[in-house]
Amino acid sequence: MDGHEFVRSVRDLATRRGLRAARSAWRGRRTDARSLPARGAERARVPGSVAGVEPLPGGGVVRFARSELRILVASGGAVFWGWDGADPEPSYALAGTAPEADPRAQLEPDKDCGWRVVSERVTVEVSRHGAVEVRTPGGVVLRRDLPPRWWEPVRGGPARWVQRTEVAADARFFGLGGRSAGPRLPSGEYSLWNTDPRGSFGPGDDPLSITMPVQVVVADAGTHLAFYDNTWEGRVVLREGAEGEGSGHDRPGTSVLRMDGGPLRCWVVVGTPARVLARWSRLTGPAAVPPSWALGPQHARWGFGNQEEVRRVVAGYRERNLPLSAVHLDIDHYDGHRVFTVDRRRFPDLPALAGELRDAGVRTVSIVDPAVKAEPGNAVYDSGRRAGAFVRDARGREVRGEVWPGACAYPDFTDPQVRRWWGRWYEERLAQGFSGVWHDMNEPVSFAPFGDMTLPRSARHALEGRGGDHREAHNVYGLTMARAGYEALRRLRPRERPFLFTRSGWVGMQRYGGTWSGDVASGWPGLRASLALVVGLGLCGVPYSGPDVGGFDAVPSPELYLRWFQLGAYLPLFRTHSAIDAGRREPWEFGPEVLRHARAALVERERLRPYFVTLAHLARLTGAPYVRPVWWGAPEDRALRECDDAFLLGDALLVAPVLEAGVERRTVRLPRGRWYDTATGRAHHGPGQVEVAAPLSRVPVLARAGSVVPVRGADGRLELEVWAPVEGRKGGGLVVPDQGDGWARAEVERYATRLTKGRVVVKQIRGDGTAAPRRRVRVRGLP
Ligand code: NBV
Repeated sequence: MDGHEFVRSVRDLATRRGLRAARSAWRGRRTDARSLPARGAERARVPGSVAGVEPLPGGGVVRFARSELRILVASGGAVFWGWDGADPEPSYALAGTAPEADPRAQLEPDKDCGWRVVSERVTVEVSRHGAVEVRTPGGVVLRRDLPPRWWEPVRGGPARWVQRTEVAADARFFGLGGRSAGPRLPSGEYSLWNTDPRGSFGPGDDPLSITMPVQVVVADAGTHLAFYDNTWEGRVVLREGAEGEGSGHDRPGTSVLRMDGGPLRCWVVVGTPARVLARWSRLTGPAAVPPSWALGPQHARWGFGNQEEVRRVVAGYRERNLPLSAVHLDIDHYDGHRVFTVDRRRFPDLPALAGELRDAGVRTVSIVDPAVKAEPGNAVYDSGRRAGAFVRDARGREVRGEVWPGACAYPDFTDPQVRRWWGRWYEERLAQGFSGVWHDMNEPVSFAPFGDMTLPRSARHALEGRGGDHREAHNVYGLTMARAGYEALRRLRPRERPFLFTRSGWVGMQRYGGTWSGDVASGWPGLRASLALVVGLGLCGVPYSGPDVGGFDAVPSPELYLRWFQLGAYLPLFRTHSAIDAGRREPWEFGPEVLRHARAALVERERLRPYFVTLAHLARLTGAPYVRPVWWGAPEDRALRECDDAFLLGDALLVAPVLEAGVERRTVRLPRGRWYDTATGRAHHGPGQVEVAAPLSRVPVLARAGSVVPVRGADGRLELEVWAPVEGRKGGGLVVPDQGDGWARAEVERYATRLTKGRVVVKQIRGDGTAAPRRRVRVRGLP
């Protein structure tokens, strides 16, 4: 087939698919119209006045005229409250059991007939009309949730509700899952409904594939995280506050959350950013640690024509002496786009290819789409049908959607038995030689030229046996699919840590793996959006992610490609990828100069691999994401809260990527302390803004004085790169050596550094004492 023929056949298919998609969308609408009648008349309700209390461990129940509020302060300081009898469980977000009540936290009467619970780390005050305030132990209000309001359909059905919240005038909002704006979320409306943004996205496009009702709020008075544990569709309107200059009248920041159903319950965690994320990860589960090869450079492509092409691309890296850790195969290696199949004409011997690449140090990763071609004779479909695995409508018929292979059925991953059935298919992927999986299209997507590209809202789901419909299950579809995949890989390869990343997900997804940007647009704005997304997800507890380097949907200019590559080299998932018609992403495709600089970025990434391994383990152990906003250690620094063009990589490094064309110098806002430009060794001092060189050959990276960065030395061994501390100040750092890709316990090495009489002294802390480090130390930053 020549090029023209190919384009024609794609177009032809596109229109046929377009017609089928339109038909499937109409069908979905009709089904919903039949099964989800209009809400009709509604009755509004507010809690009313306080009527009594019942003390319970960690707090108790406060009864109001028309509702009741359960308050629980858990040991460790996390606060839970739930209206109308909502408990912490069941929850898709929590990892196992909810934390225990703090035995010392007790409900006691407060001023104006209200009630309060005082604990060591936080005070919760409930007004007599049902406003809930979270205060610091010093009494400063961090968050005030006003009395909620419900609307109940007179004919019965789920109640909608609204929760209005006030925060300090100086507070800034972060989080809400993976957003294209930010990291500081600008005032505006954000949707809570996981959505494929149709083709590509840039800053401001909302929502994307991972939405979460999680806000991280940073204010002078302190940092807190609030999580409304509810998977239904919703919207949140954020409005930053303003300080009344001179007048003394501040306008508070507000968040107005509207949900279409489901419980009104909330967790609040307060403390320093590090403490907040530590408690958050205890609540929602520790992040899976990827195998260390998944911390190396990876290359993907939609449109590898055949296995020879894969071989050629990998050989291209090898011939140019460019490191490569993994290559990702997209839907085009499937037979007719059917999941868990291989096109044997174009990929006649995948296991042999995978084995050969693996011998050369390159793993293969497979895309896995959830939709199964609904066609008798398709083994996956037949077995799923026998297992009763597919989502059905209210009348009991399998729901059909339109995706790459044509008419498809959708596994109901909210059913534990379906997760097990689905998981067995991963054996086929492992037999093909794949070492990891890349879950796509799991918002889930059903093509539609209008309306929502997903399943009808009336589609039925098991919801772990409780039963419900897609309105409740939609946002956890990707999460539960990730659970199915992760648990399967653990069963099938018990001695290896799974590598899984998923486009869609929800709170708690880090337990199963990471994510990536999805189809970020190939332009400078897309580059910026991809950084916002990674930082925001990290603050929601999902530490492993990264963008499609080069952007997904178009050919980037050489300069844009390079700047994207340089950013990607400092993000957890470092992967080039592109759409089938968006050109290539190999570093040598953009001319010799780009190749030279891309090579430098690759080499630096490999040198920093031990640091990435350390950060991966620390993310699991402490909840701190690898990539942190620059205010992480200094949330009181207001200027840092506004910064959207730099980030901290662990404790030690501050990375200032170039996000604009034609820039060879840039300003960097530094947190307090001394920072060394790692390229020139020059020292800068924060807090404040400095200007640094950002030539095409590199992006500015600054190292914190006193820090310890584990790096790979020339002989391949782990070395400690120590940045000279400031005289009289202590420094240090943690190192977790690579224990391989199994489950060996992470051993954390602790180092302390100081500068005495012009000499840098490094000690390893062992038990109660210290000793000379057993690793080679290289000191940097001394004059
Ligand atoms: O499988 C094809 C693509 C994939 O390359 C991309 O990374 C995903 O985000 N996939 C979306 C489906 C097609 C999108 C237009």
